[in-house]
Amino acid sequence: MMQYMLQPCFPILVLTLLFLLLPGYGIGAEKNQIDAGELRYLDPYDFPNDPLTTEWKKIVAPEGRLMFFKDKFTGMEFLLVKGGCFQMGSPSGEDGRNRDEGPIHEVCVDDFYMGKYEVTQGEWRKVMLNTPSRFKEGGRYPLKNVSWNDVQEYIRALNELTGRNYRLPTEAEWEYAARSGGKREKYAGSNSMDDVAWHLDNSGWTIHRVGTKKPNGLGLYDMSGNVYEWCQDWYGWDYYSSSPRQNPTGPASGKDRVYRGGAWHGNSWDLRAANRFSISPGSTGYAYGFRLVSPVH
Ligand SMILES: [Ca+2]
Ligand SMILES: [Ca+2]
Repeated sequence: MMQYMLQPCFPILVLTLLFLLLPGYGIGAEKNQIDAGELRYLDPYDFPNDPLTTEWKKIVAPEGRLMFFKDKFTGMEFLLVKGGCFQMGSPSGEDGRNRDEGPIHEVCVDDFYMGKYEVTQGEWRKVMLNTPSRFKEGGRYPLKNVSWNDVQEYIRALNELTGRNYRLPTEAEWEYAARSGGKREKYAGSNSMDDVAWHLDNSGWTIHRVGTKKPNGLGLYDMSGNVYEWCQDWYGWDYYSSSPRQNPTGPASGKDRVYRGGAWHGNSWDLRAANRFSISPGSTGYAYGFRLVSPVH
């Protein structure tokens, strides 16, 4: 035996055997690579009956929903936002508050998936054949200069390509997600704007690559600052006085659409998570971008 162990090839043989038997490598690797501590790039729509997906659901999302998926066509990443109820709007003493942020009222939203980042120039290019030359900063920079109508065209094309139902967030979904699941946060993920946002005093007067500031409590980046984010809703300045409690979708009609979050040229008032902006759906400007949501069902 000793003689055999002294053979130079023995350690290599043992290591190879060990490697093959290790969970996640070699024998049976395809079906056993589940690590509860690691987020995986699985797509619930593409693998409805896949045992890996089923296993993953059991471990990280016992209620049966994936916490995370990556759109195969664009590479866009989505995180599960667990629904819940929150106090929408801002308290009357908040610095820079506008009247349309009140009254504070309870709103409840269902679960949804939300884009981890603002939609990027690269993700726009993958879907739209005609990419305006103004998108020149680079693939990981957020879109800018898109009107609400432009965004609808993008969504139509993307849904056709992927067979999904991507859309813009409602204003309520946006604020609930921005405030880390409806917490009383002034900015998305912090009460200090510098932690989480590119704004007037730190942006150098330009957009920045997505995800280069800290994320909020749900893992979403740049919901305050960088580029503005279009929402689905029509704008109603007094909508909060009559808003339904469950999944409000804004007034039935209107003149302007809502956008949120402030942008790279915004000040501490602009970037507040409760702040509401509105402009006509055909308008755009150098700081108008968006992020998408995807329904859970
Ligand atoms: Ca933003
Ligand atoms: Ca406002």
